[in-house]
Amino acid sequence: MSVTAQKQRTLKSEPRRNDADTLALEIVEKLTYSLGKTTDAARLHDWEQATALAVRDRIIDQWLTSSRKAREEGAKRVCYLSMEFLIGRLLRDAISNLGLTEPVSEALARYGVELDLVELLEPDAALGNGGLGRLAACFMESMASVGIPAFGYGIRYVHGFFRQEIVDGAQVELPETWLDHGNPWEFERRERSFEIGFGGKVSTLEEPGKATRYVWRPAERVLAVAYDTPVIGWRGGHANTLRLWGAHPLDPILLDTFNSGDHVGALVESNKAEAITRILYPADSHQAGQELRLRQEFFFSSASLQDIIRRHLTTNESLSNLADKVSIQLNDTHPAVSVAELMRLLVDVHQMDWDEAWAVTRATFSYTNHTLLPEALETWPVQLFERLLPRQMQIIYAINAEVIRGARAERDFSGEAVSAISLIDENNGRRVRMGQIAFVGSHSVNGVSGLHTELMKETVFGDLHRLYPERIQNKTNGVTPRRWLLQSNPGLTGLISEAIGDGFRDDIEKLIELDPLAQDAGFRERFAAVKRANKERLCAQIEDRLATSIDPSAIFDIQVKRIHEYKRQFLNVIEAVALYEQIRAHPEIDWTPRVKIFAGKAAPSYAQAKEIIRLAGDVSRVINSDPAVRNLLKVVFIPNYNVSLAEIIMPAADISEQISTAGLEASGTGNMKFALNGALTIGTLDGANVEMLEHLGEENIFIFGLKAGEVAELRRNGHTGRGAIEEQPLLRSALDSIASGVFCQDEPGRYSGLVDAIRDRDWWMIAADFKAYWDTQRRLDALWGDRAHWDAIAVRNTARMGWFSSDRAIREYARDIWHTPPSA
Ligand code: GPK
Repeated sequence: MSVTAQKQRTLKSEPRRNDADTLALEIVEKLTYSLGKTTDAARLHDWEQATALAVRDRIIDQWLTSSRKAREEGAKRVCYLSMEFLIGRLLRDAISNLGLTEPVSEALARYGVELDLVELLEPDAALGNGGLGRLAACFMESMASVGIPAFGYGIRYVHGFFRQEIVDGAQVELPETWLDHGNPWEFERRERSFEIGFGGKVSTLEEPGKATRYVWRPAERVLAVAYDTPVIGWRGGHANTLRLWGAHPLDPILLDTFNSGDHVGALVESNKAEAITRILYPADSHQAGQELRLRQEFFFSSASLQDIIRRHLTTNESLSNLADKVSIQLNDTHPAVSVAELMRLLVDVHQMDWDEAWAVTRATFSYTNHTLLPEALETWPVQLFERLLPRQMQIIYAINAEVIRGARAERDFSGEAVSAISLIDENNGRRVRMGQIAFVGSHSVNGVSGLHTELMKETVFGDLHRLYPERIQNKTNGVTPRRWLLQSNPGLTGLISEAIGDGFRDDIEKLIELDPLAQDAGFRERFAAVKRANKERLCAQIEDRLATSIDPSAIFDIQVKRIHEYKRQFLNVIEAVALYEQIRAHPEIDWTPRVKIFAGKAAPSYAQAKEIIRLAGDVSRVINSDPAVRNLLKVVFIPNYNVSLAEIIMPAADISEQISTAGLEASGTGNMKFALNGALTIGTLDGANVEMLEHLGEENIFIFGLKAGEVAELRRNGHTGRGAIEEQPLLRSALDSIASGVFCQDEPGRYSGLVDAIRDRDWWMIAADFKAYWDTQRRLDALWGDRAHWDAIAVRNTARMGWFSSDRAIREYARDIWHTPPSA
């Protein structure tokens, strides 16, 4: 028997023991032999590393088995290409999915170490901005849980999403350094590296009787090196790989230059290469636009495709059947240059005929769109594209010619319609349109909620949809119930188990069995007690971070997400101001105590978003210190929102704010996490709120405001906020206070611009929606007085949210887009 076969046999026949004794022994072994520490000398940090290493061994066992199985079976693999993976901490995820929470806790307790404290030491892997990146992380976890062989491909940013501090009321961005203490979850694969070129020239080779061949000779080259992280699914049944690329120079130092005395110049090339994967662009739903960003996009696209092709050719004779073996999902347009790069690799490098290559490409790719906001749709100046990626530019022209020819011939497209589908925007100084490239290069294009998908067909992709009417489909987002219920809300999870058994842990849609318990007073009280304990946990965090004490018996009304005008944190702040003024003016009314909690980051260059953060802080200072408010209202802005903070916030909410201007939030995923944990949603008919309404029933969600069609119509008719402001004294007074400096007496004009924008334009329909929003908030106040009713709605929210699992979403992708059968 060969040594490997023998080893594999040992692995199989002697599965690791998972009792506390074994784990204690292994953790101490890691402490001793991997970290060189005794149990006496170990700091909490060492315990964290040792625990991660012991748990990791168990993941690796499954990881190797899963990879071998997928290889042997020649299974079709999904490759999820994403510029962002907002994974957060991994230790708790791993321990929980492997079912090791109890034995690991017990093992550590023997040394006086608390697992909860150990988990807190792990830095968040913040390789994403917001919803799009977090969706990719939930999808990775679900693909492993559902048993779909998959690779996540992305970038190993040395600095992830910035750390936010609030200094004198304003957001300050600080670098985030998650890799400072090493990363026990990743494996560097030096042997998996690929050269990535930029710039240079394209030459042609003519051979009689053969098609012209194109050869790209890049002027610069960098090395993409793989860093692999295993992603383990629920109950440890399957593990996939998250492969992130790091950029390295081909020559670490130019020795000639160094020897000639230019010590700095000798490192220029090396720094330039490493800059590619140094930092995550903090732009969310906004095009970043700089050359370095295009370099990042091409860098990880090309590395991933080269890797996919290499793997395919180890077990297949040619690339003709690529689409039978791999599905490549493009997460937004950030990896859309892949369409041109795959064509180049197939045609120029592997000498496939152009038409066949084009068919293979379209059969392989599919594309998810995440926004209709015009400022977020990626385009690149043709000049820049041509300079950086000359051969890919030629290929894009060739594809474009073909698409336009087809449009003219098949569908009678002319003039305007042709320029609308063209891959080159000729109206704005000639730009390459990445959305169009992703669309024509894919066999499936999906939106992320029903409404968003319909709007895609009518707006951004209206003409392409007419040309390819079968291509657009809907895949409503989901979130992983493991992280967003089981791990983040152990209290509720325990209560649910007592009530309906453990089946929901494997099939989250079984939560529906809770539905009848909404009418059971005893159950409702226990449900409310869990919520109360979660609110106390959040209170402790707020006390700790902000030295602000809040009352856990007040309504916790929470809006956490990126700060963006369309998400309308401003509307929420205005409502707080109006409520404040009413509480002062009418002390005789029995106001319902409320804490409004905000958290979220603004893009560093997004001035209005930063002003909204500042305003929230100013308003909070004045309201929280006004004795006339008698603690009936508090406003809190928690700095540095991230995945770990979200895990504490979601279970503690009574009200979830999902109040975007209708038609602009593609889906939302925070909305799902809140409702799953029993918060009541106040929201517009936007994104996945629409599906939530369908699943929850209209008595269990609080929908208000203009609908998408109405917003579009008002905008067309030149709506401004004046009329609404005049008609609503509460709104008028709140805006006057904000504009006149009541909350910023040191600089009274600070917010006059924000208020003018509502009066003169009201693009985001804040004035237009204010009254409906205010009235709905007061309905919620009244409902809070009828706690049995409130709690019944909360229970029904948890019971009916099972459908919003990312397992369901992934199964739909597998069935309708990838055609990969799930194995678990
Ligand atoms: C959409 F376009 C973008 C973007 O650049 N970043 C981002 O997080 C979000 N998104 C949408 O705004 C959400 O509505 C959606 O739920 C999420 O992507 C995932 O689809």
